[in-house]
Amino acid sequence: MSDTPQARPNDPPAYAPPRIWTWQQPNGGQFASINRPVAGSTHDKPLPVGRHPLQLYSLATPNGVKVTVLLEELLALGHAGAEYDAWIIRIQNGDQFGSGFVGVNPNSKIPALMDHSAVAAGGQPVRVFESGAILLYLATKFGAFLPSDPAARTETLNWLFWQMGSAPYLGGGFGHFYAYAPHKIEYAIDRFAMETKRQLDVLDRRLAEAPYLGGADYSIADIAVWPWYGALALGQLYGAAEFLQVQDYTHVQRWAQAIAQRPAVKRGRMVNRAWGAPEEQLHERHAASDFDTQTQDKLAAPAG
Ligand SMILES: N[C@@H](CCC(=O)N[C@@H](CS)C(=O)NCC(=O)O)C(=O)O
Repeated sequence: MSDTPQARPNDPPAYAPPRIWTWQQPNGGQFASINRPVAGSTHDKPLPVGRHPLQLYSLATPNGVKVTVLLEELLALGHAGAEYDAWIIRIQNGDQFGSGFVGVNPNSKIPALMDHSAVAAGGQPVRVFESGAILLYLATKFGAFLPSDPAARTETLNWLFWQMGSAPYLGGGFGHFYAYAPHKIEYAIDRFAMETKRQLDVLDRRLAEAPYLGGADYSIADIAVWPWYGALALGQLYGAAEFLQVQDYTHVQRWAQAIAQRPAVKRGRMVNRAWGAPEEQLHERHAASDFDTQTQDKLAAPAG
């Protein structure tokens, strides 16, 4: 038997990587205009600061939605200190490379949070980046959606960090090659479809034994996982529901549908959203009343 991999009928023309990689732009991919091989800011642009201690700079992608859902859940629980200003960062326009944003997140990715709570007492604002770090920061600050019992807390953190490690295979792997790449590459789609289905099965088996990922209670683990795997199960991600046969993951289906019904989740999904139905787009959020008065359908309606 030969060790040489066999070409498959759908393989693209062979590509031999050069000795040294160089940046050839554009590469034709959906995100070609924002992908760069270097970090740092490209332009000077301070970030706006509103009147609440919590300032969120984000967009309603799955990673952004995690944070707005948690903030809306905290407010629904009565934590008035979770009031926040949410500013839109349009990543397709390169806002994440502005100097102000890079100051909050040197990794140039949404979501990013500044907590100015300590400033009034002479302290420094706190920057928080990486959605998992933001969820943990807010859950700890308000003492909610993260159990205090050590075993339940550990199980919740297991699933929170599972999401951080797993979703790049779903988004950057499966979603990229199935929905966004300029060419359909069978090898890549096969590899990441297999991994995505395995991950759905991991979740399905966990949700067969407990109502929520952390156990008995809804927590930041569910809030982190739902915008990716819940959306996928509900047919809202990459148009891939049939391809991946998501209806077969019955426990994930039950969990995804229950979370989708939560009023705070419905609100959180609207914040910093700049696509889809106008009534579901709240580009910026500065007060709870904005959901009633500032969505795109309301702003576009003629006065009178
Ligand atoms: N691990 C990060 C991932 C954040 C992330 O990938 N954000 C994307 C949008 S979902 C982004 O800002 N992309 C802009 C870019 O890559 O330039 C997190 O969980 O916060």
